[in-house]
Amino acid sequence: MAKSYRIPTVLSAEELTDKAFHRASKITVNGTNALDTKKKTTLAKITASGDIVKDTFVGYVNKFPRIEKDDDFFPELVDLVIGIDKYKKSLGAMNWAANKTEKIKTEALRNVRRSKDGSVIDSVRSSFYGRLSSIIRQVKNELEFLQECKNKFRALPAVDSNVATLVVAGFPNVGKSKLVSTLSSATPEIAPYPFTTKGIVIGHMDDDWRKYQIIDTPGLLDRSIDERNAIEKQAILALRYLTNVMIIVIDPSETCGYSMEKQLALLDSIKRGFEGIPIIVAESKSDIMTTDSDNIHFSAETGENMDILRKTIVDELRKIRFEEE
Ligand SMILES: Nc1nc2c(ncn2[C@@H]2O[C@H](COP(=O)(O)OP(=O)(O)OP(=O)(O)O)[C@@H](O)[C@H]2O)c(=O)[nH]1
Ligand SMILES: [Mg+2]
Repeated sequence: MAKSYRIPTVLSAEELTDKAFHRASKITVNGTNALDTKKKTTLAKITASGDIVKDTFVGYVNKFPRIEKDDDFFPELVDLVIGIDKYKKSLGAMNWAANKTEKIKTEALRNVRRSKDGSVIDSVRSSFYGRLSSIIRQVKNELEFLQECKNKFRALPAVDSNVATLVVAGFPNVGKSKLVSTLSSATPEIAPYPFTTKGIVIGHMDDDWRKYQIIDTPGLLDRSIDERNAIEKQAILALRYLTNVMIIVIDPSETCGYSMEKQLALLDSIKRGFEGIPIIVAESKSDIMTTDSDNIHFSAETGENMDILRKTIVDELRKIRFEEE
């Protein structure tokens, strides 16, 4: 299954403040006398409001994806989409706010316990509330930024980075989509991908107990990389990080509308951009025309050589190992 990122909705500073105080306002604890009741109630209110705020901050720190420079394909993409420094600083601010909240809560609880005077207890509580809302206010912008990040993260490709992935490249109309749907065990899904309006197409392939992903990228790998603008290059770079094996489809019939010469030039350009990644070159539409090259000649239409092509692909994908295995 495609991975989804279960990032929580981020409350605004106002919402978080309201949540904490609303919860606290409902608490009463009966004591042995009026002072004891006030003391116990105040302790419970401070604990509840402090814990709600602290747990909320801690939850954000834990549930937002951790992005390290040497992680798989994420850093470049995340940096481009949201800005990695600001993201890290915002999570750092959540951490700071969680610790600070815990600290003022402990202090306030201690002061209430020590106190023998009802009005002192009230003033400890109201000054705790003031400090608590001040902490929340101080991270107001970071909370807003993280909520924006959440929305942007949801647009990241729903690609499982722990499943060996085949990426399909080639000019428009050479037969990429047809190949992906023929290889896939179920109808491929379309997932959003930043920078492309068409999204990416994800198919799945089964091999005994293993599963593989097949990705078709409309508009991304169907033109020379050298002709790309900076954003498109970034998108291709990001794609590189999730490509384990690549298949480049060439259409020798040229019914796709591109000459063999142009298609071979694209092949070279992609090979340069994806250095170090195993590349399978296969020629499509063999029912119309074949060449005498050593590439696999297949037809997704008639099924010719599809078994050989599938075996070649699976053999390459089987070699891919992930740290978790
Ligand atoms: N004769 C024949 N036609 C094919 C074969 N594979 C694909 N086609 C046809 O070629 C055309 C393009 O196929 P697609 O699979 O959509 O090509 P594509 O590379 O995904 O094209 P874009 O998504 O535009 O980049 C369609 O009309 C297909 O029916 C094949 O093996 N034989
Ligand atoms: Mg297509």
